[in-house]
Amino acid sequence: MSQLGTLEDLPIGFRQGLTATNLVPLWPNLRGALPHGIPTRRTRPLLWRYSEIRPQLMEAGRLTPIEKAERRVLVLANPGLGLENMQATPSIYIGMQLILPGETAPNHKHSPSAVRFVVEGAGGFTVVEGERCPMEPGDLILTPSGLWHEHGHTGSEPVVWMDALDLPLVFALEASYCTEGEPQNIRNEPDASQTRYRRSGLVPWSGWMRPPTNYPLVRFPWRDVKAALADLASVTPRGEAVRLAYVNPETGRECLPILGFSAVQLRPGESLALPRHSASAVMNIVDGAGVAEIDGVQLQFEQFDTIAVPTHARVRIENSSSTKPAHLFVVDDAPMQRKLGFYEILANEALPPI
Ligand code: 1HN
Repeated sequence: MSQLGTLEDLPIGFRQGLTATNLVPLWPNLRGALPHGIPTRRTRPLLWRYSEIRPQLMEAGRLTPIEKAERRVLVLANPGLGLENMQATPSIYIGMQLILPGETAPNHKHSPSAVRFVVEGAGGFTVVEGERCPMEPGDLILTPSGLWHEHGHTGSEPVVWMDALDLPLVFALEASYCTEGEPQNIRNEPDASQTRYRRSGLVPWSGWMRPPTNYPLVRFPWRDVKAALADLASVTPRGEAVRLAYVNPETGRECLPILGFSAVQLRPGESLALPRHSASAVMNIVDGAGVAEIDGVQLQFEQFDTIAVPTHARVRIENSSSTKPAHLFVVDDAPMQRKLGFYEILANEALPPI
């Protein structure tokens, strides 16, 4: 491994000449751009406590009427990436959104893709391209790139959900923008996850015969995910992950182009090493409590807390209850990395010396 020349090695006049003509020598920056063995990561392993988010979100509800916010959100920003950049990880935006009874969040569509993962409250709904999706705790609702979406609330208590978007990536590509629209006409049909795509392995024949649409299913009810995890847990040896991926029912592949979603059940007392991989991730605790260790950083988690996981991180998660399972919802950017050709599952052994 040879020692590369630095900027200071170069005569000042040469350097000034380069700068004046918008040129930069690669070699002083090469190791920075391509470090040996493992990427340089500014993303911190970090936990946001829901017990700290909730009161501040409720205060935002008192301070800022929905008309002044469009979306009343507190963004979970990773300080390692600069709070103002609104990144939980380099590619993942995470926010906690509050909607109060009777409020509506106006119709729009945008180039980044979004999902909602419901945290608390009853009576919230999202309309996606005319399909009215009820929002119950733990439900995942997709609002993919370019699809109209608006929110409403017919219940009596505050509704909070987690938004996850690929916004940091789309923004970095200078491709992020939004279009506002009139309220949608709601189709008179119950949401498709309860009718057309009721059971895995069965999809409507007419849909199956045509070229696949990108987003046949936009709502994944938690009730079904939880029951499927319970069934899987009963046949999965201890030490092996009880984990399900959310997929497009027509293709069996990821349900959004950039971000991927999965749900994990930690059985009572279980401690699990997740496969180390090149993707970054965010985990939301659906229920239960325990400890996450991320690159040696110990984070005690409780229900509704949210955790940032850097790329290439070693992750161990432990359920501290000896009687109750714990459930986690995971967002990662593996679909994007796979498409771009650099997704890797990495060995969990010691890292090479830096
Ligand atoms: C958005 O459209 C929503 O529709 C929430 O609820 C958060 C953050 C950035 C850009 C668009 C929503 C968002 C967002």
